[in-house]
Amino acid sequence: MKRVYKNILASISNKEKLLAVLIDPDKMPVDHVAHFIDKVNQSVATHIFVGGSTVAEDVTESLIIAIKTYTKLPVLIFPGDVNQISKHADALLFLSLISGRNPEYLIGKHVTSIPQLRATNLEVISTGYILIENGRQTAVERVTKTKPIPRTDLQVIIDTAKAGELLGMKWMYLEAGSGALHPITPQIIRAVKQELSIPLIVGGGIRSKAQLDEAYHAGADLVVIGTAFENDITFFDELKSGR
Ligand code: 1GP
Repeated sequence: MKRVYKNILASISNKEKLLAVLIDPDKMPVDHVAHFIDKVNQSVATHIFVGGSTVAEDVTESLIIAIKTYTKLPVLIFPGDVNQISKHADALLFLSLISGRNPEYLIGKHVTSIPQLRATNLEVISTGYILIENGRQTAVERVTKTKPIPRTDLQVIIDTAKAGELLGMKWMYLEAGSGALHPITPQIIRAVKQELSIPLIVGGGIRSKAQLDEAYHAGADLVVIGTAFENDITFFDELKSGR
C-alpha cells in the first residue's frame, strides 16, 4: 500500500515532528541490525532511511530485508545510486539534486532507474534535494561532482526550493551532508519554510537534541540523523528525554 507520503502529510497536519534514522549500508553490518533496530524501535524515531553516497552493489537489499524483519516503521530508500533500489522498502525518495547542475543527478539516474521501478510496486516520492555548504566537502559533493549552494546565498536557496516546488516535487530536502561541520541554520530553514507549502526535510551534521529541536522550531517537518547514531547508540536515549 502506497501510504507513506499520505501518512506523513497526516502527521504534519497533526503538528507531529518526524525523525528519520539514516542507515548507511556501508557502515551497518547485517549482524548489527537486530540490536540497532531494537534501539530505533524504542526511540522517538518515526521513519528509517536507508542509503549512502558510495555503497557496494547488492548490499542495500539484504540490509533492507533485515531491517524490515525487526521493525514496523516505514523504511524509505534514500539512494546514492540506482543500485540501491529495492522492492523490499516501503518507499523511494526520488531525489533530484536541484542545487547542482549535473544532469546525471537532475534526471539521468532517474531515467536509468525506470526498468527497475517498473518491476516493483515501490511508492516513489519526488524529492527536491538541495545541498548547502557546511564548512567542509561532503560525500554528496564529491560523488555528484556538484557545488553546494553557499550558506550565505539565502535568496538562491529559497528560489531553488521554490522552483522545485513549482516543478511538482512532493517535498524538499535541505542537506548539509553527512557528518557536516555545521547543520543547516535555523535562518535558512525558516526562510525556506515560509516560501513552501510542501513538507520540509532537514539533515546533515545534527548531533544534539538542542540542534534537533532548533531545526524543528525553525520549521523542519522531518529531520534526518545518521552519523550521531552511528557514532554513539546512546544518542537514542538522549533524544527521549524531555520529548
Ligand atoms: C545525510 O542528512 C543526512 O545525508 C544525515 O546526516 O549523518 O550528519 O546525520 P548526518
